[in-house]
Amino acid sequence: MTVKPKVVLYNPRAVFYTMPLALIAIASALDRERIDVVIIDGRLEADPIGAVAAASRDAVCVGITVLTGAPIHDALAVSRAVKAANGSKPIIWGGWHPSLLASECLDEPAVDIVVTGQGEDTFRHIVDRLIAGESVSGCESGAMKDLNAYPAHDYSLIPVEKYFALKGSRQIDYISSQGCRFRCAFCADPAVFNRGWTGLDPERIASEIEFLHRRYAVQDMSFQDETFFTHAARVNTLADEFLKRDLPITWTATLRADQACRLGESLFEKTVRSGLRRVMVGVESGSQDMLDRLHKDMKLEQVRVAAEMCTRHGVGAIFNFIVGFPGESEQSMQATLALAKQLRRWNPAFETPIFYYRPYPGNPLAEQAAEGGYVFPKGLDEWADFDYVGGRGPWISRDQWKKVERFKFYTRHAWKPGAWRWPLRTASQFRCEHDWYGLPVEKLIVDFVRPPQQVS
Ligand code: B12
Ligand code: SF4
Repeated sequence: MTVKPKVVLYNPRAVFYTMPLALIAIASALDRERIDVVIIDGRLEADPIGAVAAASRDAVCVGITVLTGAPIHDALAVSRAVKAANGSKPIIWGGWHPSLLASECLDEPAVDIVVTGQGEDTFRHIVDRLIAGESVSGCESGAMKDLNAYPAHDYSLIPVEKYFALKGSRQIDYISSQGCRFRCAFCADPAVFNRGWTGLDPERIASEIEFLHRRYAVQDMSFQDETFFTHAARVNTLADEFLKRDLPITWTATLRADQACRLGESLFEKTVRSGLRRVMVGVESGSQDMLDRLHKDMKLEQVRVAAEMCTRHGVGAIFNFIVGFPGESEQSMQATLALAKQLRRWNPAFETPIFYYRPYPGNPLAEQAAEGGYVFPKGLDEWADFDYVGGRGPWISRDQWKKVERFKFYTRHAWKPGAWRWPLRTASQFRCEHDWYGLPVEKLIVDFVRPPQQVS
């Protein structure tokens, strides 16, 4: 019996249990008749380094997907351990951080090859060359290719049941498109995909989802697309396909507020009948001036319309906000807090997380920050220490940060349902109505009883 060449792929530890779709994508595009693939997810392993070291001993190469920030730590530790054990084992990095800072990644001795942008074709060419013992030079990433040209993602490459157990629901993650046509000045996407977009045909999405439902008894789908509602006609056909197949599945996706307006009431209603239960809307700011500066190409009025549509049709929504942009005025920050509060008050099924701006490389706002004296991390070890989840940038004072943290606490509790919560709810509502967040005794008590979770 001939042993097939083996490829090992690694997903670094991260927050949450979203399925490692990037690795499933590049693995599914390999010729699996000829090549074995092992996916190792740091989040599922007690000893990720040991697991990769053991699996990669007889592998052709190790591929790692890398997000900016903490995942770099893990990616570096695994890469360095594999290199220390076998200096000639090719280590290939791909994904968002290498796509933004390729040459810095290549400066790391433990990284041999970096793939930027879409990875399916490039990775397949590299693996084929390595198996043939040929040089990989010339395997450059080409133009963005139509996703319909690739085979369906093979979820049997991962232990799907383990993810369900960790998520606490039979929810599958699915990606139906790549890229984004918009140009938000703070976002990594325009730099990586050059404002290109490609999406799977709706009939194909529906039949893949029907298959996944039958195979894994999936009850809920989380579309991980950057902007799921990009083409109304595609959304329309997809909703029709879901309805035709009568799939007992709910789903969630990202929605821009302007797209909600363009979708219109009746199509939105149809998506809800087809299972849409929650949307995630990047509002970013409650100040129109700031939205314009961010090139968000969206009006605050559209946020109100989107919120009303969700309320009318019983769809939950997460409206994401960011504060602490370079040069952001107190007034602009206040406008953001006011809008977040208004949305919570309108509909307790709305969540309004507020993040602090931290610049990613490769976009206009980050360039402006650098021109203003902001110093970016240098080298992978510094980037690994950059805390994107818990940290704040230098453009927000400690007092402002304290206020925002208290505001987040009180707006969360002021409209939280639950009979036994009434004392905290009443106190929080009083504070929110009067915009008074001083002496936060309730927060101190709750934080003492249930300390805020540390993100590792
Ligand atoms: C799921 C997800 C997560 C998951 C990651 C789960 C995991 N697998 O570990 C979680 C929830 C942990 C997460 C966290 C965050 N995320 Co996130 N996330 C996503 C999301 C929505 C989907 C990723 C995905 O699976 N895509 C589908 C796959 C198929 O596409 P892909 O990843 O681009 O992979 C392709 C190529 O990049 C390439 N490729 C990728 N990896 C590899 C590896 C090799 C070897 C090769 C050859 C090629 C290759 O080939 C693939 C196929 O073409 C993306 C947006 C998006 N739609 O991509 C944001 C995104 C990646 N996240 C982003 C951000 C900002 C964050 C957060 C900072 C958000 C926050 N404020 O909390 C955090 C913190 C990350 C951290 N530093 O810890 C940014 C990118 C930031 C960056 N520079 O890394 C994105 C692009 C969203 C955005 N537009 O802002 N995220
Ligand atoms: S923030 Fe969203 S809409 Fe804006 S460019 Fe990025 S992915 Fe596109």
